Amino acid sequence: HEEYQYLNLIRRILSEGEHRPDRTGTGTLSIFAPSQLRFSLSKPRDGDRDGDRDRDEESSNPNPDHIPILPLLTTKRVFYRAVSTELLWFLSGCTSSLPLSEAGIHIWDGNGSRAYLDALGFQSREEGDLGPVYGFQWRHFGAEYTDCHADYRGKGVDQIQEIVRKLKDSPFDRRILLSAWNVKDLPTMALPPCHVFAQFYVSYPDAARGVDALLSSSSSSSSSAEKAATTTTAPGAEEEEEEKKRRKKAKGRLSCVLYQRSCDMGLGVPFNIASYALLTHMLAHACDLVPATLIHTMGDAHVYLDHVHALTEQLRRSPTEFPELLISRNDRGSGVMDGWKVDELQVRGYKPHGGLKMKMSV
Ligand code: DHF
Ligand code: TMP
Repeated sequence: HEEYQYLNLIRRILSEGEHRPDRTGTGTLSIFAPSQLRFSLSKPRDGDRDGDRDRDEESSNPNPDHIPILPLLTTKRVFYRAVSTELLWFLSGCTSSLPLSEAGIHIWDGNGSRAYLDALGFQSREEGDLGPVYGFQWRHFGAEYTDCHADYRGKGVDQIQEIVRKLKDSPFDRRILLSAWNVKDLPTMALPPCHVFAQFYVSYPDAARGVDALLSSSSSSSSSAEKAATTTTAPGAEEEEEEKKRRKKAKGRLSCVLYQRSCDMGLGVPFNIASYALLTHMLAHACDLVPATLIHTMGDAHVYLDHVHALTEQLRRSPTEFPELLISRNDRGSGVMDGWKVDELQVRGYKPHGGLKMKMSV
């Protein structure tokens, strides 16, 4: 189970992590740049589930060969509605924590409180205004930030729209990046971005691989195995098979690598994994691609000392299967990343262990 990558990293930090003081005064055990975690974002559907396939094609899930998977940790209950609401909040460009707390999601309250902003020297800023954080950088990179209420439409670089454009028009592009690390804006942010940087990559499962494949691709266009397969297929089903192959061939697979400079393993990281998986799923939907892999690269990976007890409890648990993601929108391939609703991003079959309380260090 892929979740063991997370659990084993926690185990390693607990046994080998360096004891370090930290900004918040809590203290951590930390290791630097551990091996990347990799999560599959879809799994192949079983071959002969035609009923299933027909139903899905009629509904809004037009990837009949793949089931979308969300790596939402199962060894504790992760507050999924907070993950999806926060991601849509980023995408809306909003930088105030108030709309989230009004929706019952308090994950940004600590860094947006009057006391916290005052301590940073932001007395003139209204409560909840986090400064030019994720949403602003994603949608308006380079614009001049005044406050969370100003109208930034058309200002700065819309990185999300640029990503969509490249995924659709130039999928082999090596510059499909999302950066929240705006060095000039750092001093006015309530919290410098933790998930700093992501790159997207489209691969094609049927592409030639390796020099040997390149050299032989001209000589043998169809292997003997392929010929054998077509001769044993019942007449009539042949065209259907061809069509299925074409469809598979045409669809690119979308992967994402995330760089996170600072990783609160107990609290933030389960959210961050799910959030970037969800973003990759949304982009795949908008650009008609198949979601493939999320690769999570970490800088300072730490366990806060007051999380050790809860995480030790979590390590005793065995993961259950990751849930499926259901996207209920009928605009696949439209390129639209705005105006999504939380109800359109539901998980199915999530059977986690019970929640575990961990305090957020501020
Ligand atoms: N500061 C610190 N020290 N660690 C963080 O992970 C962090 N994350 C931030 C802002 N500042 C941070 C934004 N993301 C929770 C989850 C993510 C998050 C902030 C907080 C959190 O408290 N999660 C709880 C559930 C919260 C609830 O039920 O309201 C959890 O148990 O997952
Ligand atoms: P720092 O700015 O001193 O590194 O503190 C940020 C803390 O918040 C650190 O423990 C990492 C954690 N964090 C996450 O792990 N994920 C997140 O998404 C955010 C916003 C913060």
